[in-house]
Amino acid sequence: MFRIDSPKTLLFTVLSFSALAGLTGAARVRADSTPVIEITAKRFAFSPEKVTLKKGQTVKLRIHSEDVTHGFFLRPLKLDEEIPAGQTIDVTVTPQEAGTFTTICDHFCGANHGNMNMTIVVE
Ligand SMILES: [Cu+2]
Repeated sequence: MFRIDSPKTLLFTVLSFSALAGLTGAARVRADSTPVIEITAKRFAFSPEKVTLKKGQTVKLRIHSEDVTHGFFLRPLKLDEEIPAGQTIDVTVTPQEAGTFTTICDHFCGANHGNMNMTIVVE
């Protein structure tokens, strides 16, 4: 049975609930504030051509295809996505390694597909 023995116990109980509420509140705010980076895929380029991320900082890549289905492949960041024709996908990534990387379209999209890439810099 739940019983309040003294004002001290009551205070402790109230503080515990406050701390819990505070924690979940903070987590919710953090999830909502993940920076979004917009990228557009269109035969035969990504726009922008280059984005810069921070090592250890979580970002959401929002990739939109303006025409056909494209790929978005970058092994060091464990990215291997497909962006269906005309659609938008969200990919959450936390880069763990600094460097300059080239993302390629790995879904055949036409004659100049082999040159479709963009640069991701992690610093
Ligand atoms: Cu392609």
